[in-house]
Amino acid sequence: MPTTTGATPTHCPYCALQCGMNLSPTPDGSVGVSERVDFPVNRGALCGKGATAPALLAPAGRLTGPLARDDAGALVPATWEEALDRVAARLARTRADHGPDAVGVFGGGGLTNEKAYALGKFARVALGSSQIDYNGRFCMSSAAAAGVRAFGLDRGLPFPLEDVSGTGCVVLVGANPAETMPPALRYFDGLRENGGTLIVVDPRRTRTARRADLHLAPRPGTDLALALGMLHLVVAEGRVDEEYVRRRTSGWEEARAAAMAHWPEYVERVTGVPAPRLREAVRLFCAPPAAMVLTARGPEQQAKGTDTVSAWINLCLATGRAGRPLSGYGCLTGQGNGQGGREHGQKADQLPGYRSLTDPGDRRHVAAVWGVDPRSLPGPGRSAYELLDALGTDVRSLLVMGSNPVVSAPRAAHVEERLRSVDFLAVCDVVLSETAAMADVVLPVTQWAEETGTTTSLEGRVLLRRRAVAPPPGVRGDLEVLHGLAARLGGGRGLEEKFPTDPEEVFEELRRASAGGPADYSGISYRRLAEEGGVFWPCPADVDGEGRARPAEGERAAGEGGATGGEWARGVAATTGGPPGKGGPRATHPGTPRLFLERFATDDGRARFAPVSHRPIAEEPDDTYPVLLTTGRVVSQYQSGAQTRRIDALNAAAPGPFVEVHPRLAERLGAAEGDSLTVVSRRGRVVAPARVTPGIRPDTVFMPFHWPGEGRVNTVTNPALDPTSGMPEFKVCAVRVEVTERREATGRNG
Ligand SMILES: Nc1nc2c(c(=O)[nH]1)N[C@H]1C(S)=C(S)[C@@H](COP(=O)(O)OP(=O)(O)OC[C@H]3O[C@@H](n4cnc5c(=O)[nH]c(N)nc54)[C@H](O)[C@@H]3O)O[C@H]1N2
Ligand SMILES: Nc1nc2c(c(=O)[nH]1)N[C@H]1C(S)=C(S)[C@@H](COP(=O)(O)OP(=O)(O)OC[C@H]3O[C@@H](n4cnc5c(=O)[nH]c(N)nc54)[C@H](O)[C@@H]3O)O[C@H]1N2
Ligand code: SF4
Ligand SMILES: [Mo]
Repeated sequence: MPTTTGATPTHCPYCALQCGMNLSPTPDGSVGVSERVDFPVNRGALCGKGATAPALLAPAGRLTGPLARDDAGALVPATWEEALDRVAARLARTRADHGPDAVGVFGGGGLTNEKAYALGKFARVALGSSQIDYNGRFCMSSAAAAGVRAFGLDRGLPFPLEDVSGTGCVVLVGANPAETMPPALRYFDGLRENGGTLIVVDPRRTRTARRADLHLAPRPGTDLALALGMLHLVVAEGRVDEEYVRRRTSGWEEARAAAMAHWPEYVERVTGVPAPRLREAVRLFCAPPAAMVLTARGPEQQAKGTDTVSAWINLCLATGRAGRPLSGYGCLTGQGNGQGGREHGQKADQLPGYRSLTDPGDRRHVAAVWGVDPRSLPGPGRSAYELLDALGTDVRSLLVMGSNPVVSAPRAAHVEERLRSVDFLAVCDVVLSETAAMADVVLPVTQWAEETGTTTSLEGRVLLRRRAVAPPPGVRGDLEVLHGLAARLGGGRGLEEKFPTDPEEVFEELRRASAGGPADYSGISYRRLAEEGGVFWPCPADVDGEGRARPAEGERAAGEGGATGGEWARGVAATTGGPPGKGGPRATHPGTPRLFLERFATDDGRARFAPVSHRPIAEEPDDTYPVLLTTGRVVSQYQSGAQTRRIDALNAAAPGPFVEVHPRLAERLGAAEGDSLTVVSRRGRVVAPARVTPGIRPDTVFMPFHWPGEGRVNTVTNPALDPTSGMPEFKVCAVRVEVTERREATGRNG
């Protein structure tokens, strides 16, 4: 839908904010980006990554044709026929020799809903393998698990971001939107302008923390104790909302008893946050009528991330701050389609519509849409790190689509070694990422502005990303790749018909597969998305005059596994979705910006407390590894850097890795600004220059994870996994820091 100026309204390729932007051709043949003020979330504002995103479309530096390894082991150009033949033949051979579960698939949260859906279906139907997972496991999986545990449903934010400006107090836990989602800062600034308060919990005094009314800087990996300490004080100070707890929750007694063991003095010892600051946080959080807790990767990327998020949810529930206007718990999802990417079946245990691979009714529903026998669907597979760790042993061949685990997986040198040990590796990517460079066959694909598809933003808002430019010749879409592989794997039986290449056709199938499921998209269409600019799920197709969903055909029978999202969603529109349209027997469901206002998505409609207790980090420091390492992001690079490291303006702003060190630790190490430091853990060592700053705890160093090579921080990170979510402990491990070279010696200056 180009505008009168020839600009195409679309969305950013990068993070989950999915900022709206207009793209238009420029006279010099490149693509220009301009403000798209009609999209309410960013109203035209973009961060440096979004503003420079058109540079991704230039052919320079990207893959423009398939590559295949020759007999000498070099990656050389191949035709599409050769490349697809080779991939299909090798995957089929692995399957024949070792069984379907020896073929693995690794997806990404940057893939559109259509691609994520098709990839999950490809693994289960075309390959018959259970071994699929994706990089979202490394992202928000702990928050998702805790959300399901408490609310019966995981939608990162159960309310639009605009609500942040209207509430009374926000506790932002381990989130640094000033670097990771800059246009979202206006909601936090709005909060304070409206008289609300912002509490930031982060071991570093980040750009975000500097905007806060209160900054708590716990020792990394101790958020669980911190949240329980706050809950202890809520109880001790008589601040529990008893009436709400009675009416809307279950499990309070056990959770309360567990929290009461976390005395403020104990919490101070564990976290390093002084008890008076903890009391101050409780006072601010409980003062106004409405408040929110928002978490991001800080508390989530821990081997106890799920319990940690549960503890923050417990705090919200005990104080009556969930499922009420302007109150609630939310997770700031990260990747462009981090939300939709976890709903439509590329996760090891999941079927589309957020259905479960272990539920008989869910299996029947999806199998019917796919036209297969439910018994043919495999069971759940391994979580992302376990899958990578099984390469070369149980899993012999791997297809990667939309991830660069050589840089982004924990204990990355080991992962690299596992990737080297497989019989066959195929990677679909836009650029020759570090992972693609290891592949036997590389398939070059189209990207965001070159193709149409939908994403679901961190708010749960489903969006249409439109094709704005033609792709370079020689590249194909991911959907075409899956179609081509299915044709070959089907051996003339027409398997490719199950893998259409038109994204709208895939979306139409996704709608049916999701109908009646927790993430119900059945009332959403490309036409609606184009007209309305976005629709919040759940959005069931068939609603009565009251805006309540009718049971969809094929929806599982009552009594099978308790309340489905669909049954629950039937009550949604009338209560939270706004006006359901003009009465009559059928109406259009308006979508659901706000969840849980009347009831939670659990069997009994009540939110569930989780009785959690603090436990130590997976690797406590000792004499050999006395310092804590934490990791994260900088504003000008994205993830593994595969995309942003190709863009001059971003490289100029963020040229390489660094180690943030407190002046006291620097003094103890004898290190000065710019000195080359070696950071050593039980898994390896990395080298990067020191950045000395008082804005970090003296017992902790910080490194961003965007670079490969000797500064690749994931060489040292700990793959200890959360038992519920499978999340690795990216945010804390024990290291030793040594001065490699003085700055004068390295010749570095400034
Ligand atoms: N510029 C940029 N923006 C991005 C991305 C990017 O790579 N670059 N990636 C996108 C994606 S996929 C994601 S997931 C989001 C991530 O967005 P964020 O979660 O905001 O990013 P991080 O920097 O990983 O972590 C946030 C903060 O957690 C703090 N932290 C570290 N350890 C702990 C701890 O133990 N407890 C607490 N409370 N805090 C801790 C770090 O100091 C850091 O400031 O960003 C998205 N946006
Ligand atoms: N130490 C440490 N490690 C971390 C984190 C951390 O905080 N600390 N954070 C973790 C988190 S939250 C995340 S989300 C992961 C992300 O880690 P990765 O999964 O490595 O993320 P990206 O770098 O975004 O990789 C996406 C790849 O897909 C390609 N791509 C983009 N669009 C498409 C497409 O449409 N199709 C195909 N086929 N390819 C495409 C890109 O070019 C890129 O190579 O990293 C995790 N790793
Ligand atoms: S904040 Fe995220 S979505 Fe918005 S422009 Fe930056 S990277 Fe793109
Ligand atoms: Mo992420």
